[in-house]
Amino acid sequence: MPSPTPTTSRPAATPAPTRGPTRITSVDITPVAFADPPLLNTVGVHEPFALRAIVQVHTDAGATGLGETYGDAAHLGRLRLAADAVLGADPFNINSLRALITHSLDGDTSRGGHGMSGMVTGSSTADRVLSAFDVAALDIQGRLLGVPVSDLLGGAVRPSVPFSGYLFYKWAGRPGAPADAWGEALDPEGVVEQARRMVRDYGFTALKLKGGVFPPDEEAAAIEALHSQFPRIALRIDPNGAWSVPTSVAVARRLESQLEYLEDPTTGLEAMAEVRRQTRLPLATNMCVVSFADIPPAIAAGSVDIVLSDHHFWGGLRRSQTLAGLAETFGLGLSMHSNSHLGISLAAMVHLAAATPNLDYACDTHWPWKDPADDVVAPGVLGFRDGAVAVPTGPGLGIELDHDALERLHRQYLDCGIRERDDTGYMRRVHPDYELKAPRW
Ligand code: GKR
Ligand code: MG
Repeated sequence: MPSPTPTTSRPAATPAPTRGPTRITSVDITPVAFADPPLLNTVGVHEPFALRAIVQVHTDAGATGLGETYGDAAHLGRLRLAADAVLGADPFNINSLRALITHSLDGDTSRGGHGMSGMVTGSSTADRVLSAFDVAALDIQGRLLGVPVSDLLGGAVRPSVPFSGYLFYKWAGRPGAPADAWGEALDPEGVVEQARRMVRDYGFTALKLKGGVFPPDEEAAAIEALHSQFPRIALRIDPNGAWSVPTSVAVARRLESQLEYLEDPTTGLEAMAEVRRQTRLPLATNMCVVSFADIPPAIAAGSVDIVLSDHHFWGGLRRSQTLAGLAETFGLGLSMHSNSHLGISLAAMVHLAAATPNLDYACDTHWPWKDPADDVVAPGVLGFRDGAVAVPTGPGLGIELDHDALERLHRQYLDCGIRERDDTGYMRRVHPDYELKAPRW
């Protein structure tokens, strides 16, 4: 039998390289402050200004990437260590950025700086620091390649991202000052009024009430009032772990037919699992599953049905996609957490959510609580329509830094004197007898 004629396959043409090596040349970290209303939660009340840090990563390729993260003093110190460590690194190699940043924090002994006023402390320090650099690196990559960050994350599966309106109990205004534009919300009527305005102005189709402030019966009554006023809107309540297991079970049973999910009714994986065994209501968390190490015990105990991802503490957009994959694998739902933030974070959240097929719920956002003039992002790209934000289509995050606004918000930071979010301390300045309790009820 004749031996088969050997065939020679033609070597595939090697595409010409489209970019040369890119190096990080410098990093600017600018703490900023923006006005925040007196919003109540289970650890106190929001101070007059919320803090953020704006990270600008400059490269020798002419592109600068943007990131946004917490502005607490200890976190700023860690960001500076990381900034030194990434000089000369390739912004296309996020694995190497992660290794450099993790290593830069080896000797760090500072404490605090979680940006959550004590409500969430178990997240990974390295992931919290990495996050802003990961977002900035993806912004650089997108700018240099001429594609939006959502493309770099696998492609948008939705043209816009739905958000939930974030309702808070609140004082009418700062102590001694006249009422602000939102006015008081200290009972079900006030909460419904607030919701009416949010739904009218933003078109939200989901609403979340920050609880843990008043006795659970009163907060359950507020949810019932919301349900009767907005029967088609998906509702959630989040007391940030302020309830005991029996209280959580009683509220869950009372609200079973009115809530989409119940968020962190109680504290810790075991207590959450105990509540879960006694209610049909799905339980969500941004407190007891806040790092990859929390996932195996949460799955084993059956503590939660839904994880609220948050790229600010899950290590950025790429690691949040890993979380999404784990959620899919283990049959967990996925939603998105937020606390006070500016436009760079909103843009990053929108790109991530757009490129996460199994993001099953409207994402949280504090956005309506911010004065629209108080932002570091140039206006025109980010906006709400029917409760959703369209995915920016420009290269990278698709937004531009407003340098004058950055300078103004930095001046606000210097002048406001706040260096660490401290909702409890501020509450005690107004009500010296205020006590921190967990569980509160
Ligand atoms: O801003 O008061 C607040 C919130 O309570 C925030 O700090 C929480 O992290 O909104 C967050 C949550 O869902 O737990
Ligand atoms: Mg929460």
